[in-house]
Amino acid sequence: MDLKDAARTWQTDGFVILPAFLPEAELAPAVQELDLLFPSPDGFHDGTDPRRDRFLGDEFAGIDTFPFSSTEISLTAVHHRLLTLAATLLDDDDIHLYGAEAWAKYTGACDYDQDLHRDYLNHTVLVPSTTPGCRQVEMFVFLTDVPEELGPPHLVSREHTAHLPAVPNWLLRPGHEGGNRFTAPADPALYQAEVSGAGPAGTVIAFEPGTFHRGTQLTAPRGARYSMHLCFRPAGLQWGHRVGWATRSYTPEWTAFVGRATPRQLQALGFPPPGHPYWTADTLAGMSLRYPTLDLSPWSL
Ligand SMILES: O=C(O)CCC(=O)C(=O)O
Repeated sequence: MDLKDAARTWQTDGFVILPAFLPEAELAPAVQELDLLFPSPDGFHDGTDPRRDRFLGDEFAGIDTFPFSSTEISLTAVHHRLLTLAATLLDDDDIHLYGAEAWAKYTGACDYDQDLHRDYLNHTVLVPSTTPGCRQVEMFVFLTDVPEELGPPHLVSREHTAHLPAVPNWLLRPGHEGGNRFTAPADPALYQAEVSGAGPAGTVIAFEPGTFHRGTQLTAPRGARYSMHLCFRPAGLQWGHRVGWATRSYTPEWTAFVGRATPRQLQALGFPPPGHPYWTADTLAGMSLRYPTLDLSPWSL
């Protein structure tokens, strides 16, 4: 799909599914380093990987946050094709990565089947907007194949949900009870309107924090799902955030990432672009001390 068509679908439906958007060859370095973060399917299911217990009983326990112990996976979070996709969807060249997670799920580790929900409660201090310039985009990126039996996310088009108020945020499956004003029973038609995001490795599902979607169960025997969850906004959009990168910018993982990233990738993490008044003889000298392996020539005066 051409990116302009992708943007139209994203605007109409609130999501767009791009099968194998990241080519296998470009994904391979990240896939080869998955074992730095997570047990292999055999390591988990045979119980031979001592890290396996972390994943039991809590669907969110399989999340690692940026910067990752694999530099290749960190670089994939700001892969040039993803930055171009985010810039196209948001119609803004200056975009910011405001959240980045890598997530492993294993069949039987816990219950991954979720109720339909929107993500905005922890992506913005406001509510989602479709006004140009005020949108945010989330992406699920599959690092390995995710067929239906490996629990792909399911999404519901805005066609069925645009009329719904901002609250409740969770629309529950039959038999599930809401405990607060953010949860309520769903119209069963919404669950029937779900579209599956199943797809091969490299598939990207771009959606808005206002799009109803949900995680589904892994049922494949000895199955594992490896994916990323990335969040982008226009750099100037102040109300959408999840983390402050500076709180992690002293780690060896961050320094290793910075040493290999391009100026465009670093701009997505908050580095001012070349030519910005921030770059002076003083700041360049400081940066060369802080990041000895970073080639500062793109920012040099
Ligand atoms: O990982 C997935 O497939 C979806 C998860 C999800 O929607 C969530 O945790 O909010």
